[in-house]
Amino acid sequence: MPKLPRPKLPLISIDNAVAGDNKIKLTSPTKLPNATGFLWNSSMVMQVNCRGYVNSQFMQPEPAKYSYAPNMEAKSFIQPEHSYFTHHPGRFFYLKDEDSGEIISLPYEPMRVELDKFSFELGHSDITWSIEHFGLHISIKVNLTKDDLVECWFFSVLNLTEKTKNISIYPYFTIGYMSWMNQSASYNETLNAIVADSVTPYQKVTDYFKNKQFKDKTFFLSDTRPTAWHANQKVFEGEGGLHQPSALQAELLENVEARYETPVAVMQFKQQLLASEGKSYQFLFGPAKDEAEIAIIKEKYLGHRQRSQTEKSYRDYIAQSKACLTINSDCDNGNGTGNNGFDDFFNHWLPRQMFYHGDVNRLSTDPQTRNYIQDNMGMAFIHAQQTRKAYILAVSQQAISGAMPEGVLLHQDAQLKYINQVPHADHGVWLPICLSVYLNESADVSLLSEMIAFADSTAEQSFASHIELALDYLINATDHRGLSFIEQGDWCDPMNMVGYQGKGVSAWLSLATAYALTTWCDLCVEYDISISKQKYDEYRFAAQAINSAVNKHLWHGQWFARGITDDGRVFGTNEDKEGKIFLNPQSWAMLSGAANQDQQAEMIAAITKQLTTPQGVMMLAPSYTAMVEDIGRITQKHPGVSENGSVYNHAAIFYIYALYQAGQNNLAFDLLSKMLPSLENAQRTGQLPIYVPNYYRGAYHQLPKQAGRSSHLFNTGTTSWLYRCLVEELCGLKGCARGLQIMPKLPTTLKHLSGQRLFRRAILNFTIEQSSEVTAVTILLNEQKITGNILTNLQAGQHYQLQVKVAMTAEGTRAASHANGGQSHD
Ligand code: CEZ
Repeated sequence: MPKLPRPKLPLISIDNAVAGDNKIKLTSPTKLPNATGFLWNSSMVMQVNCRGYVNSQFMQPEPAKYSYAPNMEAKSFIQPEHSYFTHHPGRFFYLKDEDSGEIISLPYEPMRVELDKFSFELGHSDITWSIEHFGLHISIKVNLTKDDLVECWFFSVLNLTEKTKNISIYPYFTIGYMSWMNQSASYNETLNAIVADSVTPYQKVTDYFKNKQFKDKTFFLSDTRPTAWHANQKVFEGEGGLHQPSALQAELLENVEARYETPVAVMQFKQQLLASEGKSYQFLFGPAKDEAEIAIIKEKYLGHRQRSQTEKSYRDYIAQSKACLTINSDCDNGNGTGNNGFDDFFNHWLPRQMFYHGDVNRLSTDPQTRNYIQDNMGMAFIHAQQTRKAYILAVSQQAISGAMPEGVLLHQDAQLKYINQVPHADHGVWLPICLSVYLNESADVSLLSEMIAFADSTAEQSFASHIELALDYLINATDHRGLSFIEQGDWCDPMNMVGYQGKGVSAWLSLATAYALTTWCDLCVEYDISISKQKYDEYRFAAQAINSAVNKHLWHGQWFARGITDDGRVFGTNEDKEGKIFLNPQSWAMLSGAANQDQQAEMIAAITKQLTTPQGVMMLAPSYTAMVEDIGRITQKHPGVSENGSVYNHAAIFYIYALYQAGQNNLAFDLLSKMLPSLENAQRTGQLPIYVPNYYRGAYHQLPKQAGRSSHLFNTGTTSWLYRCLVEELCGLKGCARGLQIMPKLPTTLKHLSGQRLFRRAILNFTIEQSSEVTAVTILLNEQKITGNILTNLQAGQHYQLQVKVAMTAEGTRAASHANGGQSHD
């Protein structure tokens, strides 16, 4: 077969062909071999790799597998830098040209044959491959359903030639090593499915009763009767290996079952295709409790009508991720960041990722309290009602002592697991900090007077009192110097040995406590929340006292240290060989007011010199290369990975947010742009621009070769803060008690920005422009000049035209538009 001429397609591109559903396309399975997309619903998530590997799990209610790795998988969370290997779970299609005997596998693995054309396409609610080879056009598509536990696959093949073709298609779906107690698989004629059966391993009698409801079967169901089938992984593979499975040498698969052998789902469809003829197949794959459940799924999702309905309802579900802002910047035109796709990322992909975090809580049943509160801060930009519910749930699990729980239990049987069994000292700071976004978006002060009980007391207290109890608890959890005890960690989970003996303190947590206190006082003033004068004064005083204590004990020359260990050793200073400078204390000293202007300038200079990389700012430097026993497990992580000095985006976005508060608009935008995945940086990060990852490899000076690589982990607290920076800071369209405050913080390079802001159900079409004609923000609302910078009396359902002019942002770091300082002049 002569190869078709290769059209010159860009490696990565954005396809706008379908309005509202831009796709990101990748045209090679080898250039970014780890590139993935992800789909989810309320009960399952799948991460789909461009080569066909899939990492998936569902909730029952704890995370469980239905497509396993070949060995016994220990239950764990989704890991950073997930790695793929030959027998990694996947959904593959072997394709045999029966006329020539040649075999390939699609979309690429396991045979790795170079294909004439390859395109991996990530839509908002589906993932597809469009492939050409053997004179055939093949399209493979997967989507999920809104609520059920099933992957819906669609495979179509079209003969592009003038000749009749004889082919065999063999979907190969990994079931893998299900259980050491019991596993098997066979073809079920009635269901037209391969059904694998297992018993989740357990030993305690009590688990028997719990596990009874488990979905221990995995099914692979087809709309077309197969010519033959295979359910035995080892036999299928034979001596040929996955690269050349022995079972494919025969004309027909031998209908082999698995009996306490590793199951697999393979079907063979022998098909003749006349010139230009096409054929399509529908497959369903997922976990089930029993055959009856599989039959229901079959009924519900198999068939043309069912398929289009499912696609639509799943599309509608994902479309709920629409957030409160759409922008149209000049960044696409190459004059700003040069980030082709800047608008697409902010308008679609980031809200989609934020919705995933807020709506399904990263598919955990006991999200860490700090994650739960921050993820739901993002929800305030999408469905503020959900934020309200989440915050009420979080405080209902607070102890009467004021201590917030390690994790919020979302299910009656849920238990605190993994990291949530370790005591962290920071959970109380997040609520007041994140609550401000909820109030800014909704102005719903009624939340503050909701009466809510406690985990250990039925006595109800107002939401506001819950916050104050959390703050009182934090104020009391301080040492003789007035610094916050760190216990076995703060925001930084693996910093577990600084204070495990009960004495070590955290600079970051002290500053975060000061910031939480100040934020609460500011909210009380702004939203007229009733607080006793005495409490208010006490909180203001406590915040100042903490700031001074941090300055007294932890300011070391040019920046703030990270803490003091149980033995009284100050760390995170120039005296250290590794871990000299940490980002978080600097960012939060800017937020809490601990750092004065001179200190800020020094800190920023030190960060720029020691922490900045082409992919953003690292969390600390130099990365630790050996265990430090009075710091902990963070120092045992690989240098440049996760908290040990990666560009940990959650920490980087705190810094960016702090820079915006300090009016450092140019620097903030520069770092924000570095963080964004883009077409331009995809080859460096190895990731497609559809989510912000939790980190990029750091240790930039120590391990430059790996620096910048994405973790490919889309679970990250970065999302809501990044969106907050976009809405409240860059666009400066921030809610306040009286209405919408206008205070854009454009960088010098971004002269113009337009878009639409949904605010308390009013719709504002806006333009923001830097202009040499003005020295402060000037505003026209429906062509009427507004005095001051707050839009009051916006009506729900009304459309407005908003024209904003801001003074030119100087090349230097401080921005002219900030000079207005957000003051309102009514
Ligand atoms: O998890 C995150 C946590 O979910 O690490 C952040 C923390 O603020 C988030 O709440 C910073 O420590 O070693 C560990 O335990 C790690 O800390 C991970 O669990 C970490 C990973 O990035 C996984 O998402």
